Amino acid sequence: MEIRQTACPLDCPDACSLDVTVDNGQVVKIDGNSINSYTDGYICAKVRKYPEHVYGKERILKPAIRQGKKGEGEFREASWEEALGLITDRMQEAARTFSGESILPLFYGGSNGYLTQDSADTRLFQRIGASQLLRTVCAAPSGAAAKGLYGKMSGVAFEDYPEAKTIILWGVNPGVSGIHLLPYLNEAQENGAKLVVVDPRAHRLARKADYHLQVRPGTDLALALCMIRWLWTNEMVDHEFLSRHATGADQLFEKCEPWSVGRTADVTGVPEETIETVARLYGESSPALIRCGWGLERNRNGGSAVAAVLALPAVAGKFGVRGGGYTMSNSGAWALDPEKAAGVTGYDPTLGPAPRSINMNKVGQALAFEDSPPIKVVFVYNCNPLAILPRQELVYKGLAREDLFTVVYDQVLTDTARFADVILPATTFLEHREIRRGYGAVPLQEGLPVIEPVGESRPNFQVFNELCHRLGVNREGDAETEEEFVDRLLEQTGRKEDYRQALAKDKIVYPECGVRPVLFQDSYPMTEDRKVHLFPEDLDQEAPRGLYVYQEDPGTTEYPLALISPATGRTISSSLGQLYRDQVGVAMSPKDAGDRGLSNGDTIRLFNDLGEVVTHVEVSDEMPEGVVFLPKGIWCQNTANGRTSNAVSPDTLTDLGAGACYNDARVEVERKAHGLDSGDLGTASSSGTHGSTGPSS
Ligand SMILES: Nc1nc2c(c(=O)[nH]1)N[C@H]1C(S)=C(S)[C@@H](COP(=O)(O)OP(=O)(O)OC[C@H]3O[C@@H](n4cnc5c(=O)[nH]c(N)nc54)[C@H](O)[C@@H]3O)O[C@H]1N2
Ligand SMILES: Nc1nc2c(c(=O)[nH]1)N[C@H]1C(S)=C(S)[C@@H](COP(=O)(O)OP(=O)(O)OC[C@H]3O[C@@H](n4cnc5c(=O)[nH]c(N)nc54)[C@H](O)[C@@H]3O)O[C@H]1N2
Ligand code: SF4
Ligand SMILES: [Mo]
Repeated sequence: MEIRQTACPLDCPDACSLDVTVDNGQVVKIDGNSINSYTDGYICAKVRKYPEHVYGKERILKPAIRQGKKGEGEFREASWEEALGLITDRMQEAARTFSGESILPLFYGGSNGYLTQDSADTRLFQRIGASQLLRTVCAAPSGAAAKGLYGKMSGVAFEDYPEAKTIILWGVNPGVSGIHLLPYLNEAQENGAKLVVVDPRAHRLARKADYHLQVRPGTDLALALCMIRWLWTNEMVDHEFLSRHATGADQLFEKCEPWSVGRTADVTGVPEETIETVARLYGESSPALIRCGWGLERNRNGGSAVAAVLALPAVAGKFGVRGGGYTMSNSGAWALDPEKAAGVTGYDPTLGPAPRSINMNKVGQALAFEDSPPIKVVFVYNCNPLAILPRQELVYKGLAREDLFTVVYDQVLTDTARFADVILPATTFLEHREIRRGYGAVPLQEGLPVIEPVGESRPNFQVFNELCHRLGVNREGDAETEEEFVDRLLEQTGRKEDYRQALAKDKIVYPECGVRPVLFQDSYPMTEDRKVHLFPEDLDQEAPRGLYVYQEDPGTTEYPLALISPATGRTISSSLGQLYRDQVGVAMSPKDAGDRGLSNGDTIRLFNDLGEVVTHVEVSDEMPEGVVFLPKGIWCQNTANGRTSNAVSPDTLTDLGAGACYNDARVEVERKAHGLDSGDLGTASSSGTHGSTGPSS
């Protein structure tokens, strides 16, 4: 038995440092260590279960080629030579007949490391002139807002949370989505800090909070503008800070004008007294902190909502003290940007913009209603589009096209992989080298393989590099090995040698801005004038009705219920979903269930004009009236008709960043009278059991 050290590259803010116990070449246990002090020796249950992902029966061990009809999941084994040969032929044919644009790379956050995304893959797809994927399903609106206001300044370190007197968790549920914050929140509460949660659901942390603002989904913009207006009318605005460090305050205040406490209470559903109490509490506390998450961005108002929330600490003068300000994504701590760095990925700025860009939210449309030129080859990696993209029916339809050549390169047989023409087996982070930064915890960590590749699996870097050679687009001077790639990546920091040595010794390095910056003292906005821009003109131009202008709820009398689909502790996005075969229910308030004559466990159909999900209902006190919940990341096997919340989520776009509006799904729920009709079953079959593990907070 031996313990080997690595870092978790999954799409999670925490970026844990890990101890992997290896016995006879097999991983037997994964746990946290304290190399990254934020990990503090423990990790989530998901990654403790990760050996079941590595060795489970869904693990893809060899390349495979489709046998039967699309989606039936019948494959024969193939050699890498045959599989890559076929992919090369089909890509060349598509490029010849329809141009490179007919090829679409489809990828997202399966692996957050520098080696497994935006490396040799970027080089390949850019050079063959493929359509460019706009990766907008997550963080596009919040990223646009944070960049516009603060130039993506890195926020308050989680380690400084115990300093705060008031902490607002805004649209974030660290109880599942970033668990290492919990001890710091506990410590802050023990020190007497007040905890405020802004979230439609009464999840565990919301129940522990001093104030729970149970907003109607999509109304945070109104709440934040109202709080700013209240601070202003009650003379709690820090004019000195604003004149020294901000622009655009007057335009922001103008946009707050319509948001009286009364109107805001009507729109958000939060009582007037609670809004005022929390505005006063925030205004009077120092240090005061906002942890802004991603739950508030996934709707039509998402970009403006995040911008207004991030404006609060500037307006109220909360910066300049330890534990004061906000935290959102800390990825800005590393200015490494391989996407833009010619010579690292091989990305070539002189080639100009891609011939065609496709918004990831619209991939269903692009695949199903043949764009011009049509997409003929889709190459899926680091992503499970059938589970995670909106307009799931269109994604199904598109992937079922017989004339579409689909490559799925993954570790396990996902819902999407069943629709592949060629399946390629990917290594997991335990089997390949990786270098990653967190977007919560700030250090950069390197992980070397701790076991040999399972089966014939191969790492992304190697496969995309080989495809560059096969397609004849490799060039003199490309980083051909992982070693060379890491070298060039570190060169960009200007401190390559220091970092090399530190990584070799400790497997971890820290950014120049430091680990625990005091904002507006140790670190300033990364905007050109180093000020916060409270009303960036470009964002105002971009938003359909202008920045900070509220768009009404999309609910109708036919579809009044807001369906939200946030993260749960079972999966990370849809990763590890194969490990749970139980049926997952829709959580609903007792009032909404009663109004529809439903009791716990009843089979229901949840539907709108885009599609329907058949499963059971879970009557839950956590849910407010008018809101239902089906978790993000579930697989087709988790419902009775092989559909998930994405069957009813629209592909409309957020006001900023052209992001996903998952939580703008508006639906109705009714009893499913006679079980399943014969036409109900999708490609997956139901386990039929009413699991005990429904949506958990
Ligand atoms: N266990 C686990 N951890 C994860 C992930 C996972 O899938 N599982 N995913 C990772 C990824 S990719 C991401 S992006 C992050 C996301 O992590 P979070 O930032 O926590 O985002 P969500 O899970 O989408 O939603 C957070 C909360 O927002 C609430 N919410 C929904 N709509 C609204 C709204 O309109 N306003 C407000 N104020 N709240 C709303 C939800 O009820 C939920 O409790 O987590 C990462 N960590
Ligand atoms: N309804 C609804 N849908 C959502 C959301 C929501 O809130 N509601 N949230 C959205 C969010 S926040 C996000 S970030 C996206 C996430 O969407 P995705 O990034 O697509 O996440 P996963 O579904 O987990 O897909 C990751 C896949 O990559 C594979 N993978 C991991 N590592 C590697 C590797 O090294 N090589 C290769 N080739 N494959 C690898 C994994 O096995 C897994 O199947 O989902 C979005 N979808
Ligand atoms: S998923 Fe997050 S909490 Fe779990 S081990 Fe990875 S970084 Fe840590
Ligand atoms: Mo995400």
